[in-house]
Amino acid sequence: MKPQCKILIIAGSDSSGGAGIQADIKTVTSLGGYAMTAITAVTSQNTTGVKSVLGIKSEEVKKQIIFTSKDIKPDAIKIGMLNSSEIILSVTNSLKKINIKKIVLDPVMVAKGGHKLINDGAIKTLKKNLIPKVFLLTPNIPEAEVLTGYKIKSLKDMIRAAKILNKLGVKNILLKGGHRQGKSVTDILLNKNKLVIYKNKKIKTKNTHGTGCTLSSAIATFMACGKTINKSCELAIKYVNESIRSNPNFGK
Ligand code: PXL
Repeated sequence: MKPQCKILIIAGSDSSGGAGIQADIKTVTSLGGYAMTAITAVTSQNTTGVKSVLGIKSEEVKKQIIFTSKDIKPDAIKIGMLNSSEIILSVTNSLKKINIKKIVLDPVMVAKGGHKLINDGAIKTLKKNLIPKVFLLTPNIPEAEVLTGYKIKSLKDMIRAAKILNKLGVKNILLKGGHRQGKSVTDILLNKNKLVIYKNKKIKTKNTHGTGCTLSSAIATFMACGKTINKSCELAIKYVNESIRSNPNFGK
């Protein structure tokens, strides 16, 4: 079937295929979208951890974004791993040139096994330059803690953090609650002072590598195909839950 909508993915490669650009392409494709890519980094990893990270030159990242988009105009953009200030600035400047409104940023910081995927100095650049330019930010709790400087334990803390992130200049925040203890997972979407709460049963498994990438790509795909942000988040959360349930349990 001919894809109904086009999504540009700006993210890093995960050689193990579970997260990063590989998870993004699989998600966009399985939801009926057409995936284009701008690769920002190449990681060598397997399910036991990350061996190495190689950043792509910022000029190459810029060329991938601009040259590709000038020919096939994306309906939405998903941004994942950006590991240096230089790459963040290059992406920010490239986005100015292609003028796409529906941009979803997953502020990737640490891989599941604990390996850092962004340099310290780059977090400041992310907050100051890129976050104010995106439509939706999708941090998990550890990422929201780094971005706000506050510990998040309760639902109340999550709402406070989302409001602080709002003040950085991003209108919509989907703060994912999967890192909190308990039998359920509560995610919150804050947009224009309206709060939507998504509550789902927590699925007991270790196999959650790549869920953040999958979620943000699914949201970008639904929005690219014309769904509202609220509907896109609802459908994407369902999609990720189904993906976790049917995980293949590959590797160690
Ligand atoms: O899940 C975050 C993530 C994003 N992008 C790349 C990754 C990972 C986690 O390992 O490798 C390339």
